[in-house]
Amino acid sequence: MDRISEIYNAVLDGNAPATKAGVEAALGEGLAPEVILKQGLIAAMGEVGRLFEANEYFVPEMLVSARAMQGGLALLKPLLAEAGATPAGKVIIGTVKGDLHDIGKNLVAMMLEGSGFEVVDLGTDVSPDKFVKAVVEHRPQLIGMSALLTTTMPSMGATVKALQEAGLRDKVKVMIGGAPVTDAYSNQIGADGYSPDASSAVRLAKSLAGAD
Ligand code: B1M
Repeated sequence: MDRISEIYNAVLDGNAPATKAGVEAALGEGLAPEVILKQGLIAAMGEVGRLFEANEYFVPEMLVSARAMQGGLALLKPLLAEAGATPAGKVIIGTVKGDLHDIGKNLVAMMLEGSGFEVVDLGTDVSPDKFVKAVVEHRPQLIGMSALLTTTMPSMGATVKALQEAGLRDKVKVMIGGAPVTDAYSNQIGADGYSPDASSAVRLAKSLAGAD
């Protein structure tokens, strides 16, 4: 088996030590970091997303694959930065104000990173004001908001409004998700899109960022 297939399979298996060892060996053999990223890590995460949608992988499998991918990515990141590789886009992500649920948000962040996005994760309990400040600081193409409580969903609408008031709404696309969130709610608050799970979130992010 060639080195790239070894990395691809290690990510699919959620085998973090084998992913790391595969990436280290590939770098040692002189393979370009961008090739390892695209053909090894990103391709494998694409397959993880497909298996999830086909109900062959579930959240735990997706999480261990995403963690394995992140271990490999950590080795490549400084080299990619040196080589000036361009990411698919920049996303700011966070769980909205008053909400501490972060498992789904972390999974979405990892899948986005695994598909080539640069992700700035603001964590949990993120106020509209903090999202606005992060947009000014990081100039992303996209904001991703997650909410798991019906009581915290309104903070998504408040953030869209705060972006409008700051004159930034046309500078950034807004995507939302989380168990109680719906497409209808996304339309109601003027977001640009909703996705029900982490793999469709990647598709939505790519289409909103014009990276598909
Ligand atoms: Co909480 N909790 N919880 N909880 N908790 C729920 C959400 C709840 C449905 C449980 C219930 O009553 N059946 C309920 C909400 C009811 C409601 O509002 N309708 C609830 C409650 C009430 C609470 C507390 C208020 C309980 C209390 O203290 N009385 C409290 C609130 C704390 C707070 O946030 N301020 C609370 C606390 C907690 C824990 C801290 C104990 C823990 C969170 C730990 C953590 O996240 N670090 C917790 C947990 C684990 C849950 C459940 C059991 C699981 C949530 C989860 O992680 N799911 C949940 C019940 C349930 O869902 N069965 C529950 C797995 C995760 C992978 O899925 O987050 O849906 P999910 O993410 C998916 C998609 O939604 C989507 O992709 C992800 C992956 O496919 N997605 C996005 C998510 N974000 C996205 C963003 C996108 C796109 C897609 O674009 C940006």
